[in-house]
Amino acid sequence: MATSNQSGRAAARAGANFALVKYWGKADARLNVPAVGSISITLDALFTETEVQLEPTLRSDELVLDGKRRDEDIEKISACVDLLRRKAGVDTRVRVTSRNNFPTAAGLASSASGYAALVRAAETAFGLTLTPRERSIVARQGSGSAARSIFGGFVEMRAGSAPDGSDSFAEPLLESKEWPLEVAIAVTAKGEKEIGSRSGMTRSASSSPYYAAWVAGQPPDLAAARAAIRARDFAALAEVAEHNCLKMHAAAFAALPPLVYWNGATMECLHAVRRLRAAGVAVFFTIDAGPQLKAVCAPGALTIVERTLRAVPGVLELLTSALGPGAELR
Ligand code: 2P0
Repeated sequence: MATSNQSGRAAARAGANFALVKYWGKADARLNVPAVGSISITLDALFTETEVQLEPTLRSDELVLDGKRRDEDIEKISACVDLLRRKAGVDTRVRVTSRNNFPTAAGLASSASGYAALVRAAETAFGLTLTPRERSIVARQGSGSAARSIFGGFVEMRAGSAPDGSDSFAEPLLESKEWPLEVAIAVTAKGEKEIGSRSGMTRSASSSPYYAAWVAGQPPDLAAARAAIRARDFAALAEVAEHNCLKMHAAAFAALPPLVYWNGATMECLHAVRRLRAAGVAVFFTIDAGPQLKAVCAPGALTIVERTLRAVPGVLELLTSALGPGAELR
């Protein structure tokens, strides 16, 4: 239901998230329903801040991201905002002003935090009050991973099976303070990646001989990760998360043309993390559709992991983060 928001303006912040059990592939491209469920952690130090202002005089929506007009992104943004306009029963255009405090579109989940912050702010600007589940469903239609950034801590995205996508949403599994893992992110390249997740997924699904096996393997990985998170069993989570990440990349490597998101430093970081764990440090890696390596650390392990990854040749920057909250108004 729409209630009045006199100013027609709202601002929100949402954290990036990384999947430990990955989303890779779509069941329905139009509704952006994923082919597989996923499990992620939401971060507090990498976030998007977004302001939405209703602009009755505008004929189309506008986006300014990190100080630059981004007309190339407006079609996707408008399609997502349309879902909220429809709920509010209005047709007013919006000006969206957004800022990422980390590199955009380089495999650091900027679309996740971006669409989660957009939905949270736009909802309020339109005078709507959605449930967290409704927010997650709207955010999913902007970007699949954004459905997860609505929530903080450990989050599970359910692929769902309803033809209208109404059961395809994320839910919280565990709050950050219940298992305060930390993350070190080795940035090994800056700038936007060559192949976005969306076309990478399509190409994997249509051409990778390993794609069907990837999809079939997801339910047991989700069950194992869910159980490991509930039990706070770091070794079990490390095993399933690394296996799942490598399976996703194996499916991508085997696409035609191949999808190779890694560079040499990504691989060196992977080996460094494996050596640390063999030496007794509670850390595991995950890598998304980009060359950055994320090292997930049990409490107490971050300092040595950070120092080790910083020393890997090709690591340009090292970011660290605790787990954080879901999308919030500011
Ligand atoms: C994930 N990724 O689970 C996986 C792993 C990338 C690799 O979710 O097409 O940008 O907008 O729904 O959300 C990236 O996918 O894709 C992603 P769309 P999105 O984090």
